[in-house]
Amino acid sequence: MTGSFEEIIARDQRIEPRDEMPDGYRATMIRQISQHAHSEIIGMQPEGTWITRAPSLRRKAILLAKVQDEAGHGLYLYSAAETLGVDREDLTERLISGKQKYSSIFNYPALTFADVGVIGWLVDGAAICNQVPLCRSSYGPYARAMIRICKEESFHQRQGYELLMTMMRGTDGQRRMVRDATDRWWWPSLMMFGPPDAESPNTAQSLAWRVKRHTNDELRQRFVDLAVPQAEALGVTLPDPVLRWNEERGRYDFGEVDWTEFKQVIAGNGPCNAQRIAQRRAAHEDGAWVREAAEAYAAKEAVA
Ligand code: FAQ
Repeated sequence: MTGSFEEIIARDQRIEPRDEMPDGYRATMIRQISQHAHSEIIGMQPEGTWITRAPSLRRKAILLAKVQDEAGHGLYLYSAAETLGVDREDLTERLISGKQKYSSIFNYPALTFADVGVIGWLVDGAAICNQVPLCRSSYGPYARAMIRICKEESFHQRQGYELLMTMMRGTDGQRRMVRDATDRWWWPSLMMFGPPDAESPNTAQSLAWRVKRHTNDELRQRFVDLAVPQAEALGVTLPDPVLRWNEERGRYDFGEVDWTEFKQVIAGNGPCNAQRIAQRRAAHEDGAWVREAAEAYAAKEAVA
């Protein structure tokens, strides 16, 4: 791409790995892409616990495919981060030592099989709302990774909604499970969009660099507007007494997120933070022999 960084951004074209870029832009992209990659990898855990307990072969196959896609998303994203000059091993170290964040949402437990459906409906639904605009993010490798990721997230969202529809047509016990899971995941899903705009230190600069296309509050509102009719079609009530259609705004009004809880979760004190990191660390240590074998093989190939 020809032109200076500012010219490329002003023309709404993509910055590529070899282009000149301000240090702050590089640091922002490394932060966002690696936090996003970590989220995909840690995000395999809540639903992953249900693979061996899925109620049918069909549900097991769907869930396996979904969790495998999440591993793939993590890998594309680590590769996109590596184009900025960081090392994946180093990023993993920053995750398991607690130096880098991952999405708050994955620090909540998946207590019943209905949680698998609600994670697909609300968590993947929120992820899509947040990530579709990132397909036009200014950093080329990130924007391109997002296109494929969003296609797969759409399948994830639909499988969750279809699972919930099936459960809602089932027994009273199944309907109770769906309602209970919806109650537990609704507010944490709204937290996925990040702090309110007035308390978001990165948004202004990220909008100027066209890393982000919308503010956190804009996307949160968009998600609420999409989710409410879906909840109605499903036959569940969202756990917000203030939620109502605002004729004047042409949008739903909704209650205040518990930002104290959000801050606690991102500070490492959510219900499952310690467990998630411990499991990731153990998986990384258990995989040491695979990395060593791959390195030994690559060294042998290089000599041959
Ligand atoms: N959790 O100034 P802002 C998925 C941090 S989807 C934890 O507003 P920014 C798919 C933020 O990083 C989930 N930390 O920051 C899936 C910043 O940290 P700093 C992942 C949060 O970047 C579904 C600080 O707070 N999606 O994995 C959260 O402008 C189902 C200040 O915030 C992405 O990562 C949070 N919720 O906006 C997988 C999308 N919110 O500066 C499995 C890409 C904020 O201290 C199953 N990322 N923080 O390092 C983004 O769009 C943005 O980074 C935001 C935050 C919107 C998340």
